[in-house]
Amino acid sequence: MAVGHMSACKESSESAARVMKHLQLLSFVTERAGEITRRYLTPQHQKANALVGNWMKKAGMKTHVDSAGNIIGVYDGMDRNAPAVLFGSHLDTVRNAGAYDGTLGVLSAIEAVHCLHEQHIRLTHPIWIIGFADEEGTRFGVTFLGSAAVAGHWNSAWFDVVDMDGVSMKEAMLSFGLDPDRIEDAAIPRSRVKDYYELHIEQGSVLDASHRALGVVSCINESRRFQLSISGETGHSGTTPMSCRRDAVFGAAEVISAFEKIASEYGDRLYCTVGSIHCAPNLANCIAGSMELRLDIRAGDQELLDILEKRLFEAAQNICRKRRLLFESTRYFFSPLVHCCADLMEKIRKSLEKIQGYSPVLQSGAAHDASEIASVWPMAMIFMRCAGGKSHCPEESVRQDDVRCGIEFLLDLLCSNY
Ligand code: HGY
Ligand code: MN
Ligand code: MN
Repeated sequence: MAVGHMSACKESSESAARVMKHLQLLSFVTERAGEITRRYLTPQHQKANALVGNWMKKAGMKTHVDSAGNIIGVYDGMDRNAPAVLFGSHLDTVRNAGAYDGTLGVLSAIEAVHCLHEQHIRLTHPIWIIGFADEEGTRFGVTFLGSAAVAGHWNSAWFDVVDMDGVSMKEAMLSFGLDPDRIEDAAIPRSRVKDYYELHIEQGSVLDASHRALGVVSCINESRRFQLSISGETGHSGTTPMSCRRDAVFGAAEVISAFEKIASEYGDRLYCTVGSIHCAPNLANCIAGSMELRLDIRAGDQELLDILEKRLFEAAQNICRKRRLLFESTRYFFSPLVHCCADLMEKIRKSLEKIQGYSPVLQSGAAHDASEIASVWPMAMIFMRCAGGKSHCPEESVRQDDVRCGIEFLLDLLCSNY
């Protein structure tokens, strides 16, 4: 680093206000008025990239959109051959999301670079910031698309996955202006990046309950998701005798209740969610012939998840057998337990101590682009408190003063280490 970084922090209140303003502007980029929904390869994705790219340029960065639709900003270092310090998080959202999940990390990092740029500070290492195009998987049901492309883990089977309207990912890419044949260009060579950091809202209540603004993440919990099918037989709701039915909805209801009962035996040590259900033919006067469910189980303990998975599926099989229903399951997503890099955690700890005098350590219950990145580069995460731990809902919120701490922290981290 060339210049003392404290000077770069002196406008941090103004910086925090700018980040809050940008977060609000981004929240207006939505598919439905009155809520925040931004999905992959939609006009809203295009617009979010344009806005964020513009803010990156104002922060002194060069920008480009890669072949997966990620927006990337580059702030040159003094040593152009030095590997970059990379910051990332995502710009897509769940349906009816909050305004901070993902976006906070991207916009805070841009603001830190903005501060350096205004003070004419260049670090030794270049700083790259990526606004990942799809982390949530809201449109295609496949998560971490942006970070998987960057990490070189793109799976070409994803091109054929279709959204709710039957549009394939490949078609959507072409309409967006991307060339699916060049998807591999999005992979960043390992040697170009030194370290990866992701600042993110906690999405839990540990920091809020302990009145802390920022914390360092030790690990990201393992996450497994399954597509479950329960098949029975459809028929007339007014004529088919109750005793003859193979009703998929009633079967699924019993299965879901059993899942809740089993999971609750483990208290708060694990998480079990059936967050998506679809029934066919989905008509009031037809017995449900099939149910499609999505099950998401998570924990910081792999063995515990193995036990849970086994018990849940045994229960589902038994219930379905008894009801003459067919139960099938496919695991479609797996994100392993990932430990953050100890060296980077120590760097974060030192900066947090300087900025807020303490450095709480916490686990991440939510999954992040960082999980995907961790198999390629040293990775660490910083959490910011969000009110009541609420996330994936419109009530998500952060305090402007915490954002100010976050920017000061990022500047200290950058200027002290890179
Ligand atoms: O589901 C998750 O944990 C993340 O927010 N996509
Ligand atoms: Mn999320
Ligand atoms: Mn997120």
